[in-house]
Amino acid sequence: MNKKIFSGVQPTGNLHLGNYLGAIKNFVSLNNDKKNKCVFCVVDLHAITTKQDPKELKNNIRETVATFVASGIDPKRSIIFNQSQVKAHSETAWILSCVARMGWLNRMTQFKEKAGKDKEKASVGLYSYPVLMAADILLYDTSHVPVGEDQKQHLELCRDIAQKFNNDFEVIDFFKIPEPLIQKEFSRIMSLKDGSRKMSKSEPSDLSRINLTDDKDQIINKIKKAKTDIFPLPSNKEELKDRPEAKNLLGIFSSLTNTSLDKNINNFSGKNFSEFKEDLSQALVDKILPISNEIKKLLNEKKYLDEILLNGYEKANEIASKKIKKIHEIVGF
Ligand code: AQP
Repeated sequence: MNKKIFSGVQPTGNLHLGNYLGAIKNFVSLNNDKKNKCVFCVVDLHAITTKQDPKELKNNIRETVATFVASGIDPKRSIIFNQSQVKAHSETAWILSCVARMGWLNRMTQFKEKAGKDKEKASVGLYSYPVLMAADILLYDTSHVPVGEDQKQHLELCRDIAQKFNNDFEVIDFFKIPEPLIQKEFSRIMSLKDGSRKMSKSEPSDLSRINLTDDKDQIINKIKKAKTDIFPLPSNKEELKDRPEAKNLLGIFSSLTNTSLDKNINNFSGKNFSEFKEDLSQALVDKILPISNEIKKLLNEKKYLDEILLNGYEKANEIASKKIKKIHEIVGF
């Protein structure tokens, strides 16, 4: 089946192993299938839902493009662009925010997690972020959205908004109803310091994540310091239920080496973490170090990165402008 793919990554710095294994790795294989049409977006409008330093944001936008390319996305085959450049995103988000219901947004767990206890002080943008995400996806008649497990609920909301718009305005099939593409296994990579928390850019401790720009020594050091428990590695999946750190590290190893969890449980069963960590570090160095080196090289080629964004903008804008024109007609503007 020919798929129309859309996904975004926030340029908030510190892109990490969770972003790579949960999303970008999948982007690369979708990009490599010639039958697919892929659009990958640097979602800077999403980034400013929490405070950003303007200078850093500009650098982070380029770094996200560099990460896409260094990971294997071919800008000649896929559209890579910057969300804020294509004005139809903000406009569609406003229109869809008049379709989405408060009750639906009130159920979004990511807002609750990110806003924390002090939700009165969270930005309105952080609250309505999933509506903007729906606009991003729906503008491109997307059929599939590759995301990490944490975005599943937002995608369900996107489907609800699309359906309600189509029903309210009696335009059956105007917005295509997108399917999530979430990997069956290892779609949620956890912190190296706490196996019950998601690996995340905003976690204060750098030791909690492998950044995609880490060098060999940093990778080895972080894995050495990664939290484990006191037992040897388990002999079956059942035992992993109450051992979140062991589960996470074995999952990372399996995903990196494209091997099954069962096979790795068999291979490492009864061994100490120190032995397993050596193999895990090696797998990380093999996979992440070439990406890290390529990102650093590309960051010196600002002109090339800006050209990718300009080229992507032209293509994305052409698609999105046509769709917003039709939205205007449907709404009655
Ligand atoms: N830990 C993770 N495991 C698997 N997938 C993950 N993703 C993020 N963290 C993990 C996936 O990466 C894609 C891009 O994410 P994003 O940059 O748009 O923002 P996010 O999900 O908010 O990432 P963070 O690291 O958690 O940022 P902060 O700390 O700012 O909240 C998405 O497809 C996401 O699912």
